[in-house]
Amino acid sequence: TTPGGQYQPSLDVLGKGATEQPGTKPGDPNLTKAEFDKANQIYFERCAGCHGVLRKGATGKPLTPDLTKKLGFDYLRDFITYGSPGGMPNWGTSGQLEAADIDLMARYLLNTPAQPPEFGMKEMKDSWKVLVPVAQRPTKKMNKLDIDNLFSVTLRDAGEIALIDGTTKKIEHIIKSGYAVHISRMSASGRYLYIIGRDSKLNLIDLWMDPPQTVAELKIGTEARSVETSKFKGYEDKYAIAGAYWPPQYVLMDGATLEPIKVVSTRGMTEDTQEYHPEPRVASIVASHFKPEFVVNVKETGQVLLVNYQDLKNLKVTAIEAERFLHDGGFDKTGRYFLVAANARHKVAIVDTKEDKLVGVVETGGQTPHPGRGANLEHPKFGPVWATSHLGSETISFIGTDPEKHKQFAWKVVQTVEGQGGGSLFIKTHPKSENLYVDTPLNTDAEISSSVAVFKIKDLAGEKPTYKVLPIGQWSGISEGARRVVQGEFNKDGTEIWFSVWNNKAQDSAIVVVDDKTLTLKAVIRDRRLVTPTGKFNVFNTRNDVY
Ligand code: DHE
Repeated sequence: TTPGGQYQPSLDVLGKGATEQPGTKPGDPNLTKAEFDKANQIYFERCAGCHGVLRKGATGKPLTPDLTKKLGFDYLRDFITYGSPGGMPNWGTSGQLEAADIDLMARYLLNTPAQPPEFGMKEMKDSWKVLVPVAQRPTKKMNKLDIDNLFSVTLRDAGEIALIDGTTKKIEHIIKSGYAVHISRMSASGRYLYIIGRDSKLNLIDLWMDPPQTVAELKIGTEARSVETSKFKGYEDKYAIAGAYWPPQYVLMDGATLEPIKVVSTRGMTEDTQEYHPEPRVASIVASHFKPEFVVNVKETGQVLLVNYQDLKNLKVTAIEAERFLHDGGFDKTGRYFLVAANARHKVAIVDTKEDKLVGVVETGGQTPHPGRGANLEHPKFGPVWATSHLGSETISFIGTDPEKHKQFAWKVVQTVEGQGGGSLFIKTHPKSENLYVDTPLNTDAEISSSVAVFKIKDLAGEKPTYKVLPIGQWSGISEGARRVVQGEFNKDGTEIWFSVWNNKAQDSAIVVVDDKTLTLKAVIRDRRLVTPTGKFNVFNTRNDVY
């Protein structure tokens, strides 16, 4: 064995290197090398995102051995199997993990976590590939694709994305990516598509080429979730930024080649108790429309960093003390205010990207807000609002976003309504839609996790607004599996909304398209190649922050 804390990764996502028996302390259950490797892989693929590499917790509870030993093996095994209404997935009863794997994970968690290696500029440069140099790329669009209404769809467990035409619903191209691409983002011009895998592999795809293809690749760490591109006037398509979970850092790159220019660590003090945190992960990143800045949300320290990209040598970063466990978020409809979930204490933090300061931190009235990018709508009573659903409760909260014409409602929770249940990840509407859609893919009830709730926006004026349930899982025609219905995304015109029906890798999955006016089934996209679809990003809506 190696001393406690020493860690030799075996996974690709953790870099090269031979595997050794992990460090164990007296009393830890023994895992063989093969068992440790397997548990480690499962932990990185399924658990680390919520609980952290060092298992210090954030969206998920801390799982350091001082705590797991008190909980004990049986408790851990049952919790992993059945999940919880607080947002822990039911890995066993959903069929995503076998009983033997869950037994293994419970034992793994009783062992001491170990620290993976760092990943700096040298490792990045070693991984960097420009497959098609800028000079060899076309100077105009060479294909017949309707790029603005194209959807970039994550095929999570296949390590691919699909480019699907928004009108014909035809899968135009499948492109190899890193493992479990988390999000797709568009350059300001709409030409370049950036996708980032959970394994930190970034692909730059040129949508003008025939066929569209990856023109550059870079690995920015060993675990990541976010990428964005510069959108301020004069800087369109110039820079890209990606944020890592491990090591905790962000990297600024050349937008056209992904050449890494600057790596910045996010390790530092928490905004509240001013204590050092060794793993402050980079959660969501958005590009300001008001300044040459990226808004970088650091989860564990609760700092919103406004990173100015005007002069990368003399980097100016405004660090805003917001609230801890920053996660996902989006702009209000004017694009000036950024609202981000802070799930340590069920709050949303609001930042003014024009004045570069904190506007406020509000309690949402629900448990663990999880908005995705949120939903902007004209509330019949309160004017412009931004909405979030919750991971840990059925609450949907509306926050006033108009400090000029609706000052009395601005930055306050003006209403909360009840949806189908907890386990919600994403909420969605469109400026042209009269509906608000709320998914519940992590609810432990199969009927709830395979359907979505739809509220009529005008009904929000009533005392207790009700919703209609769309049985998307059933509409898909698939009868096997958990059929988790996840992440609605509108087409360019705002006339239809697409949902993923997300099953295991070995099972059938689908995309179900709903007509927004009639709330009826419009199309089902089923194809052998559509393996574990999750996030879907319409080029026009993503590029223009329409949500
Ligand atoms: Fe996500 C957005 C992190 C689990 C699909 N997810 C985000 C963002 C972050 C994040 C930081 C915001 C990125 C941005 O806007 O810049 N997600 C995490 C996690 O840490 C977490 C909780 C656990 C993990 O291990 O990854 C997690 N996410 C999931 C899933 O299980 C989902 C459903 C499928 C998957 O890929 O693993 C999933 N996350 C998504 C999607 C978005 C997202 C589709 C973008 C939504 C949008 O509309 O913008």
